[in-house]
Amino acid sequence: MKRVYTCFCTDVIHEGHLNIIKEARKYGDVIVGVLSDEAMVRYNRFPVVSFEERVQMVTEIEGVSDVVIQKDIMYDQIIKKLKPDYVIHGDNWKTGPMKAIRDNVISALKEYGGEIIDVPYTYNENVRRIDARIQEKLAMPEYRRKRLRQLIGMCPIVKTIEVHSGLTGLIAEKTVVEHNGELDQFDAMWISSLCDSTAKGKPDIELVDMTSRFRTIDDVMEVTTKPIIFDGDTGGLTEHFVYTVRSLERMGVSAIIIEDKTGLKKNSLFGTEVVQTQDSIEHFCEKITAGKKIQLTDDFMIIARIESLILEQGMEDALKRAFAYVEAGADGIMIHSRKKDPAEILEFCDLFREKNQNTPIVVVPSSFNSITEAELAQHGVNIVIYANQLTRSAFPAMEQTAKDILKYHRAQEVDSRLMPIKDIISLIEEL
Ligand code: SPV
Ligand code: MG
Repeated sequence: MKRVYTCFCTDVIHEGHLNIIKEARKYGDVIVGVLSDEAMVRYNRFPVVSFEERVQMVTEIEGVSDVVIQKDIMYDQIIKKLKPDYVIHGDNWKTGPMKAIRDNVISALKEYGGEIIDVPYTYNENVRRIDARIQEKLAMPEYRRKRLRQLIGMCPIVKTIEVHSGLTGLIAEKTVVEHNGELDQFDAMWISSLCDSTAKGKPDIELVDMTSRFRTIDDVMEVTTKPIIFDGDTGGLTEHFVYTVRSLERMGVSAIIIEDKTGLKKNSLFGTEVVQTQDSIEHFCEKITAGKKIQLTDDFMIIARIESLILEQGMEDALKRAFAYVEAGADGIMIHSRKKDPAEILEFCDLFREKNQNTPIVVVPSSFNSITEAELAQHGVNIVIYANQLTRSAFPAMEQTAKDILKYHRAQEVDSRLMPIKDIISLIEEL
């Protein structure tokens, strides 16, 4: 009997999957791989049911001979192990980022003469509705809120990109790239105070009020499912901070990061060029503890951001504060630097990890941008935030277009750089 392999990356079995099994049975015994949680995340299918339940679901399908775990979105390892005569899949993987997976299957099968079978992908109203419902579920506060903690447990490093509108939210949600045979995408979103303020033409000094910041979160949430980390600046007065925590938690935000500064906050990337005052350890700890006391779920995270390196207070001060903030209840530590060289950040991470192996570490490599995600992960970093790059890429592009239209007194010269009209009008899907 020949052996046919297929892999499911789904929380729900629908007629499309059953059709694949039906087709597969024509060729031999059917072995189904269930994609692990870690691999599902890489595939933009965050699991809403547990791995065990997904295995159970597949085991119960009539005609399935065996169920195995597939730990990677690429099939080469599992194909090497199982040596199936055929691999069967919907033909939707012939184009787009999924083509990289199909290419990987083809080269693995080539080793021993296995064959690929592409069956027409089932795409009807019923299947579309099931897919849409899963996406909508992921957008709900109770699913979205806990997703950051889940990701920290699943990913070597949680890749986070700045968003400040529905449109940038869509970029964070949907951008998938294939590079060197790997698929990748962002895991989470950062609502930066700098970029949220800049988008409104305002300075980053806690001038844009919470109501407006929440409006930005709402715009992003309307069109995305990925978890949100909110830049809470100093957190304001402790008496106000507790209300902020409650509101964010209710909305389904996963974490707030507050920095240990007091008085008029300026952006950290100014460093010591402007007057900035660091809060006392005692006072900042009180704020953290008050926030932790008020939250209602175990999912929401309060992450304490240490400004000691920015304000040139030294490594010892940074570490002392980190341990104190964890003691006060912080669920994570963000360490910031504006040096080009990542050395002080790595030193902090190594020294912190000597004493604390579990508390998540967050970094924002805007200045020390040569460091890779893998290197950061090796030093114990759990979350990397690309805090302002979308804003910084959009602004010069828009400014150049404005200049060129003024220069040529028409828009023809800029047109080749622009998104085609037909693409922009179909960029946003209608319900
Ligand atoms: C932000 O993005 O607003 C931040 C990070 O707080 S930084 O600008 O580097 O201070
Ligand atoms: Mg900020």
